This record gives sequence, structure tokens and C-alpha cells, in this order.
Amino acid sequence: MSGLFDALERVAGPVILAPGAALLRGFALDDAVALLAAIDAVAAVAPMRHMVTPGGFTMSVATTSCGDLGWTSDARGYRYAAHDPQSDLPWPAMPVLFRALARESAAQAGFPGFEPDACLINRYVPGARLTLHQDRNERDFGAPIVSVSLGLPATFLFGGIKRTDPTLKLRLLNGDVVVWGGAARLRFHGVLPLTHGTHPMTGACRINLTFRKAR
Ligand code: MD6
Ligand code: FE
Repeated sequence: MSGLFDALERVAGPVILAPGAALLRGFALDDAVALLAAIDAVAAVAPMRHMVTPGGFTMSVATTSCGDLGWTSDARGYRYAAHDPQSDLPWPAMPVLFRALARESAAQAGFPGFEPDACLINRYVPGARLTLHQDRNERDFGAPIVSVSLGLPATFLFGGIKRTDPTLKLRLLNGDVVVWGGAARLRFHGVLPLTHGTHPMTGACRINLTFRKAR
């Protein structure tokens, strides 16, 4: 039954979450196997690692990047950098499939012409979470963010422009895409601790890709 419901949501098109924010149920499903293979190739060059926040906390989520710029965090702050600080090598190139999926997703949600220069790859194991935050390290808030969920489901928190605004809880499944731009670009959001489970494609984890135009 849930399979049928998912399929119906897919043909129904974008679900508008707020002005500027849309959920594209299953939009990346046909690409999931190829995306995961490409993620493995990126992680072979730029391994997933647990970054330290400026406040000194080690993140429960493991992170790597591909594209011209990668997202990094350390005691000095959050920023985008052209090199992986761990190896001093440039981040791996963004796979063509990633670029195409990001562009098509953004267009579906009303943001044509999206050309991401950074893709942050996050891996969640059971218990890993992302506290409520805004994505504001990018130079230009005119471009949206495209977020692709793979593997185990997660509960996504979608808040308002103030940290204390009420949050909507959204279950994100393998192949779901969320696009975030315009009036929604600076909304607070986060991910609740991942619950235990195994997914046929990823095993005991969830992987999230977020595509950004960082400069
Ligand atoms: C995640 N995503 O879903 C984390 N940011 O694992 C994000 O932090 C995020 O999904 C901006 C826009 C969409 C997102
Ligand atoms: Fe975010």
C-alpha cells in the first residue's frame, strides 16, 4: 500500500512545504544506485570524516564534499574551501549525474538554471542527528539548495526564519528530494536522531546530498 501511495505522490508533482520550499517525492529514485556508486568513488578520494564545530563539538554526522568547493568546519568556523583540509587535495569533481539531478530538481521546484558548485555529502548512522540550523555560509542566497535523501528514512525538521518558530516534521525516504530557496532559503531546519534499521541499498545508514551555489 505504501508503495502505491509513494508512486501516486511521485506523479502528483512537487509538494509545496512553504513559499520557496518543495518536496519532490522519489524524484531521485531511478538514480539511487548510480548516485551511491558515485558517492563511494568520492569517498575513496576524500573520506567521510567527523568534523568539529567552532564550539568544539564533534559532529555525529560524517561528512565529505565534491565540486569546486567543499564545506568544512573547525575551531575557526564554518566555511567553503577549494581543498580538502585533510589531504590538501582539491575536492573530487562533481559527477555529471549529480549536476543534472540538482539542476532538474531545482527546475521542478521553480528555480530554473541552478548550477551548483558544491555538494556536501552527509552520512548518518543510527543516533546521528543534525541540530536546527540555517544554511548561511553561501555567498549568494539567490540560489536554492537541493537536498537528496538516500537509504534509511529520517525525520526532517522544517522550521521558520527564527530558531524558536514552530517546526514541521517530515519523513524523508530513499530518493526524496527537497528544494529550498527564495523566501524559504534561510529557514531553520535539522534532522532528528536516525532510528535503527537497514536499507537494501545502504545498509544501516542514511546519506544526504546537499547541492549549493557557494560563490
Ligand atoms: C539532511 N540537510 O537532510 C540535512 N539544508 O541530512 C540539510 O541540512 C539541508 O536538507 C538545507 C536545505 C535542505 C536540507
Ligand atoms: Fe542545512
